[in-house]
Amino acid sequence: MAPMRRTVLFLTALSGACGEGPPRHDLIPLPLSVELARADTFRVTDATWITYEPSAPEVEPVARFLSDLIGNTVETRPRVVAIAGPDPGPSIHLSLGGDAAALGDEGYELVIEPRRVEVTATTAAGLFWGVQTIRQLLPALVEYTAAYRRPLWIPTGRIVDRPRFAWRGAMLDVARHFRPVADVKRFIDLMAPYKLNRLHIHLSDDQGWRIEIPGWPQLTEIGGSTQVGGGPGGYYTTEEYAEIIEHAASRFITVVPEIDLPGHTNAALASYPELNCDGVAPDLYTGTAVGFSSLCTDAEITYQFLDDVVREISALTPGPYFHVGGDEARQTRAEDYVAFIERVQQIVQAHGKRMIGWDEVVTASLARTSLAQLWRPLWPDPGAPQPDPATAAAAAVLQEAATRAVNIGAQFILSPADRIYLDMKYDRSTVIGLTWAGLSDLRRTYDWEPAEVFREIPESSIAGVEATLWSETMGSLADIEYLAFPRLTAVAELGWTAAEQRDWASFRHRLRAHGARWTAQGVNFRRVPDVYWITEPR
Ligand code: TNX
Repeated sequence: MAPMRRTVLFLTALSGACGEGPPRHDLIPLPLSVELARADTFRVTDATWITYEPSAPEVEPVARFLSDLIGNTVETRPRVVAIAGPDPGPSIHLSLGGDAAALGDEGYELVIEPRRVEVTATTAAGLFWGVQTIRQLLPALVEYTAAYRRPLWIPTGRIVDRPRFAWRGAMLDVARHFRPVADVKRFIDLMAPYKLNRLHIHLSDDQGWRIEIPGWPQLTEIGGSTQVGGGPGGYYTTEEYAEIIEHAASRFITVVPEIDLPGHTNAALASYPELNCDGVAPDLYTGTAVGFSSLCTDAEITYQFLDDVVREISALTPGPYFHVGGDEARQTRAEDYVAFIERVQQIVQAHGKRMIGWDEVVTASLARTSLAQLWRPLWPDPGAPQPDPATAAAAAVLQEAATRAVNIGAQFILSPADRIYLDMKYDRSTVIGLTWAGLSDLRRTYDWEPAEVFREIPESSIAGVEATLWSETMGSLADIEYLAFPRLTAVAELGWTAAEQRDWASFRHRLRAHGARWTAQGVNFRRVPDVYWITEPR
């Protein structure tokens, strides 16, 4: 008996090692339900078509996106065909429909059979996210644009998926260090596979004004002429901004423009003396201090200026949001600040947009349609520097005000600085990045629960989560990539995956395979020990 028992044990161990049972996958963010079969696959061949219903032309760009991903040469790009009714050939079929109650606006169902793949969603956005799941199921080779005639397949099975939160964002600060359009487009391309759907662009700050405003040419001529450290700066022309918007839209990402007010405005103040209470333009600023500048909240010209700025940017921006900053307005008295924000809120609404502001704006009377973006760290945390009494008192005031905003029905975007400020260093040895909110390794970024941190804010008032990349220390796209990847994928999973399904151990194992994809794309990601030094099996 003894030898036989040993054999059985041996075989069991072996089959475990070979991985009987469902195949593993590396999907990030983790979908709601995944059933994959081990034995069968759908293989992409020269005969594979990507099809969509002729009655839904808005699906064509999504089909083309997938075709361009699969085929990197004219010969290997699958044909995109509008076809009504069942297609007999081997195809990946994208169609609008499905159970609206189950899938919502951005969910999708993916059914993979040996001869056919079907993606169903109620919107083109849902189909696009379904295509991103197909992308992550394909071998990492799919990301090598130089590889020719790649063997591509996906496991058969069924995935049903939908996001937890509507708002899954990333913020780029192009004010402290300017980034040309090509870099922003590349960043958008790196967000899309993770189903992130909001790109918040911080377009102005003390160090730079980065968008052309008709009638106010000095904003960019003077205000856009430098950056932190004194480099040449830069700005987007109207056409360039439109190019960013269009590229984001092609990835179903809504651009959220921010003009930071009334503080963080030295670049505007340096451009136009009349925006200053004393009529004297300050020098341009290339340092990294905060809280020293303010628009003149008593002067009528300030509101004429803001009306022009909000109108022009709003006209170029299809999304429903306009972010007015509102943070660290230390030169403005509390009552002036409240009156200012309320007036700016009216201007934003008059131009058809919903106002967003950093958490200080909750001290004003917010409209039901406005949103507050909470950035304060989740004090107290033993790992992070503790708040001084003044900061703690300010936090208490904000908590009270937040309750008022909740009662009005305003929504909140959560960006706690000690968790998802990706401009914080990973650890003490990280060369770039800041430390004021503590160090944020991957686990700290991943392992917290949005609905539990602010007692006064119920889950129904949370629009979602947003990571920030303030660029005081980021002088290149490579720097941004290093601080964003992999932590941005943790934020993506926080925003998409149901709370009870999120799991650090599973996440770090899934993340490992993404390194090959980033390597293929030349992404300067950080090889975090949490992922690359895993020793335990999954
Ligand atoms: C605080 S958070 C700021 C920014 C800085 C950032 C650096 C917030 C709304 N304001 O002005 O760039 O910290 O982490």
